[in-house]
Amino acid sequence: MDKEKLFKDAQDIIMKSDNNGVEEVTRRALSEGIDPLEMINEGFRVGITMVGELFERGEVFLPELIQSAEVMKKASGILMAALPKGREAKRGAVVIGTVRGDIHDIGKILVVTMLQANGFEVLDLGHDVETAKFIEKAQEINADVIGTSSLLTTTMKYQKELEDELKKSGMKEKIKTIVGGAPVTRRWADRIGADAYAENASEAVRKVESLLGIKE
Ligand code: B12
Repeated sequence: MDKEKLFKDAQDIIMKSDNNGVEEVTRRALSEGIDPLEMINEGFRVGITMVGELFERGEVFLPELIQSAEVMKKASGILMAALPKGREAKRGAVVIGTVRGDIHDIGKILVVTMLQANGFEVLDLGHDVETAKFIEKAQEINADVIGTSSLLTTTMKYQKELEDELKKSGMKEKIKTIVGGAPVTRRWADRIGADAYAENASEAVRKVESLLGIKE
């Protein structure tokens, strides 16, 4: 099995937004026993990051970026569906969404899937979610954690808004928060008073476990 070749094929498929090739390469990865998350991270995610860089340099345009993102979504959908079924025990409830003004959701969906696969109850509010809605839904389901995703430097401020609103309403003590998204850093999390930051979906699971004091 040539893992590197598969990862390279995955990158090319995203670069060329090859909607037909995506099924073939994901099935090939699964039949060769590659870990679905590794295939996303080392293959497809690298491809979409490359397209993002070309977009930034003005070498590809929004319609192409959208097409690549569609292919990326299809790939992660197929791969994440192949993850082992979640644990039976409910280990905690998480409300999650992409903040107001931001429609990026590929990474957030990966985080949702990984949390579910690890036995957490997850309420995914989708994208472009108002701060008040995170709080309302968290109260409704008695959530332990609120997770927010932000992919734009201009929308990160809503992660701070959530912290401020939780403090104002006296809920900060009861509900933990975790933040993520490409421009988000540990430093930003500390600055706004979020309880945790994770760089990727597997780290998000470990951080939520540690927020809830869960030890294996
Ligand atoms: C795909 C993409 C799109 C797609 C989104 C499709 C979708 N349904 O998500 C489309 C084409 C729609 C899009 C639109 C736009 N985009 Co865009 N997009 C990207 C791109 C190329 C990749 C993002 C992605 O999916 N990465 C792959 C996933 C797997 O990684 P991820 O999102 O980082 O998620 C991981 C971690 O961050 C973390 N994580 C994510 N969320 C969370 C949440 C929690 C709680 C935790 C713990 C962890 C966590 O775990 C994830 C899994 O490992 C990025 C470039 C980049 N490098 O980020 C630009 C980028 C984010 N976009 C950008 C821009 C400018 C835009 C537009 C404004 C373009 C325009 N002119 O209209 C619009 C914004 C519209 C809006 N209001 O939101 C800029 C942002 C620049 C900035 N300074 O803010 C970037 C950086 C591109 C660039 N270099 O210029 N985009």
